[in-house]
Amino acid sequence: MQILLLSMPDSFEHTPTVAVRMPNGALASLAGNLDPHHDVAIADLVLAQASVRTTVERLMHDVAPELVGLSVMTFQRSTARRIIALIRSIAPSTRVVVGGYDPSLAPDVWTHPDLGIDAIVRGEGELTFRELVRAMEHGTPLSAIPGLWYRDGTAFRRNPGRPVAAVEDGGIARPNRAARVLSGYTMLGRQVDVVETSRGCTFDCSFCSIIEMRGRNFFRFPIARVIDDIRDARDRGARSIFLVDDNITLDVDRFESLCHAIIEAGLHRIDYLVQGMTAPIASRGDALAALMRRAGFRYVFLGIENVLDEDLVFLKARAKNSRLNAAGRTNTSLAAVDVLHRHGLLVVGGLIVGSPGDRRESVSANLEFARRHVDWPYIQHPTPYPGTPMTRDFEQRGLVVNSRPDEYDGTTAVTRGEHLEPEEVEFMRWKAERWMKVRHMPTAFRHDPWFVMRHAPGMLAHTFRGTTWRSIVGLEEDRDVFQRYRAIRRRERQYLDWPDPLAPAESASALQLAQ
Ligand code: B12
Ligand code: SF4
Repeated sequence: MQILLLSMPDSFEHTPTVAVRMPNGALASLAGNLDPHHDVAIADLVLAQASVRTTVERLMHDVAPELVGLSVMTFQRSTARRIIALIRSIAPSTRVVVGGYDPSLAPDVWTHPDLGIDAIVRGEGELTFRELVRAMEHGTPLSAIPGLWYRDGTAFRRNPGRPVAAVEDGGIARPNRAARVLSGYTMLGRQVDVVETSRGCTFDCSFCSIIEMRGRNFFRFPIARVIDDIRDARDRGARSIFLVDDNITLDVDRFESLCHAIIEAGLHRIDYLVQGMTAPIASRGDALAALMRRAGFRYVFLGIENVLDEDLVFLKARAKNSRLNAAGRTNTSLAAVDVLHRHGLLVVGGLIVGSPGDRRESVSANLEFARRHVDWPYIQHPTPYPGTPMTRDFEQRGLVVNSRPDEYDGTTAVTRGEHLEPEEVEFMRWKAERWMKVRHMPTAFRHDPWFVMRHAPGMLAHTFRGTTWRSIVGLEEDRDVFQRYRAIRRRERQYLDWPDPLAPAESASALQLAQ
């Protein structure tokens, strides 16, 4: 069967495509687990952000897919609907499947008959998708496939969920990167790839989708498999690798074994990025940080979430960010940052500001922490993603003030607090963050001078969207620049001039664009 797999072009404020374009790990994993006689093409549309429509049209022509699969996050809903409508207009009989976090956790929004979706894969996709393709190929019933919702005439059938795969036993084959048909993946000029070493998490932070997606569990891929996977990525040109595990630091002993295995396999000249919790990094101290450095780790995304205890309690993220000692619980953020810095590692600081009880001072304290201690700010606002405990809480308390999922991109404040309006929190974050990003440029320059030299204007232009000469010389207020920046962000979200079948007003304006 000819199969086309697409990830959406919508990108994130803190990973602008001028500098960061990563492959979607899910699609290569799906492709690697299909029966080998299928012809699969993977297109990460973030690589074609400026030409989404023509790229999809070309792929539909070249691949002539009988089945198209789309991977979708919540803020990418509208783009996905437009792409599906475009696909349907080109090839009405092509079957369309959606998967990923949004279809898994908000499946009902994907069953509308006007959308033309044939099936929804919920949760982990490899086995469900393989069985779906087999059933389509042989014309066997879809009713026996766990994890699948599917169209049956005018109704949508809802099969029971599928238990998570125990990846230790080799049931999930390695990703198929050869199926990718677009090029241009980059992390500051170095070709980048993604590798999974484990799946799942046993914590239950209130803002995180992982628990609803897969329950509280943790499965490790065998280290030999991970090393083969890294080698495969390296042999295909990757010089930078993001370990996309949900929480690799749940088992620090194993993480250390992985670092040793990377060094022994001679794969330590790759730049690694990883995300982790502050408590284990602080507790293991110099020994772990030194080992990570030797293994090639460069950026560590720290889930600091918040430096204030009351906010950590709200986010249910206190346990992973503190350690117990005689004086009670101490926040481990600073200790983790310090130990990483001592060993030359760079910190991407994941913080969340704008919880319901936040006052101006609490937001400022977090921004100040980021300014002083992190190398690249990754600051977000609480966002009500489907199925999280935080979303239920916000909804019950009537705190969600923006119900446009396209703006659930993490850096748009969409919930109200008791003391601060969302726009005010967003303004504070935006104003502080731009200068933190500028400060990282010399570090980036020392590592990748040619890239930074060539792309610094583009990077600065992105960071300072909305700034004009008038604002630079002080003839305009920061608030004016902020409003202009927000208007630019709204325009950027229109990734293709094709109407959204579920948004008549939006569709009309998109059609005008097309004419
Ligand atoms: C790594 C990661 C990133 C990386 C992405 C790197 C990359 N290009 O892959 C970075 C750091 C850049 C990133 C950024 C963002 N992320 Co992120 N990210 C993750 C993380 C940690 C792991 C995702 C992953 O790769 N898993 C491994 C793959 C193999 O698994 P998977 O994606 O789940 O795919 C499986 C199934 O979902 C399914 N599936 C997926 N797609 C499809 C498609 C089809 C057709 C089928 C059949 C099945 C299927 O099958 C796959 C295999 O089992 C998750 C989860 C977490 N614990 O936080 C969040 C997560 C996915 N991110 C999220 C968000 C919101 C974002 C951001 C908007 C903001 C942010 N929080 O950072 C940005 C936007 C990114 C963008 N497009 O520009 C949310 C999504 C929530 C939602 N409902 O939409 C998550 C769940 C975190 C959370 N807040 O709970 N992210
Ligand atoms: S520790 Fe990380 S992966 Fe685990 S629940 Fe919290 S945010 Fe999600």
